[in-house]
Amino acid sequence: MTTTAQSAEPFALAQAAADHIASATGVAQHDIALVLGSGWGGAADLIGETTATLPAHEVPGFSAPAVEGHVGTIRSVRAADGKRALVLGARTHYYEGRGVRAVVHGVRTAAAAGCRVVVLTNGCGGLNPAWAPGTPVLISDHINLTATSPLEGPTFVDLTDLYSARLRAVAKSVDPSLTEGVYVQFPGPHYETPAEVQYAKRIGGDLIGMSTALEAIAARHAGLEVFGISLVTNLAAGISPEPLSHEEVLAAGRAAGPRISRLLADVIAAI
Ligand code: 8IG
Repeated sequence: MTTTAQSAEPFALAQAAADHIASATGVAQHDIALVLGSGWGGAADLIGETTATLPAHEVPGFSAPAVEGHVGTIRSVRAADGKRALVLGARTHYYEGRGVRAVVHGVRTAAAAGCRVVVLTNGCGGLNPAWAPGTPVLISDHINLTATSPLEGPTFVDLTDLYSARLRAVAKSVDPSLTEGVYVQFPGPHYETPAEVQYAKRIGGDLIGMSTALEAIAARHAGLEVFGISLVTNLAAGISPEPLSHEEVLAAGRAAGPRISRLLADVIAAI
């Protein structure tokens, strides 16, 4: 068997995207990137002043979002303390079939744009019945059930403490009521069966979704410090007697908006 080395191509595309962002925003280096998931669309508004908004499809390697509730823009935001945040409202999900390189292009672009930290947000199903829809939960670790990796060839990356303990402590100092959980990434796009939800629980999961884990792996490989936070938008299938609906997901995001907006703003200020 031959092994294939990690291709340079995705990193060249990320550099092209970063160069485009630098010239189109007039910001040579960004400090922190945020990837906005379901329910988090408005959460970046409180971070600071948006100084530039780019349609994602104009930036090399990005495409328009496939999911309602996701905004298809890349924004440059100046926080009160002068930090520059790159807000990626255009996540590509694994289930879109554009390949894993497309899924992690955003975090690789963030690294190429100078970011040291990436904030990965998502909307997800909760396995803990005590977590009502609208509860934010810090991601302490993940289980990747996609059966794939964003890394190619013999690229052995240590994932111990992938989700920064330092940044989780910062978040808890801002909001001591925050809890933590293990995020399980399924490939989607269908939601899980109740049996699969029980499986996720028994292997140590607390949160179930269709994003984040692959991005976190690529982010660590690119040298970024990773902060992950989920918004429980629904109880996972079979945990609650109600069937899942995307409407419920959108409504939970709207209801939690003010709390999670403030949380993000405070975490960024404290980083
Ligand atoms: I929002 O219950 C959201 N995304 N896999 N399961 C999975 N993804 C999700 C869920 C869920 N809720």
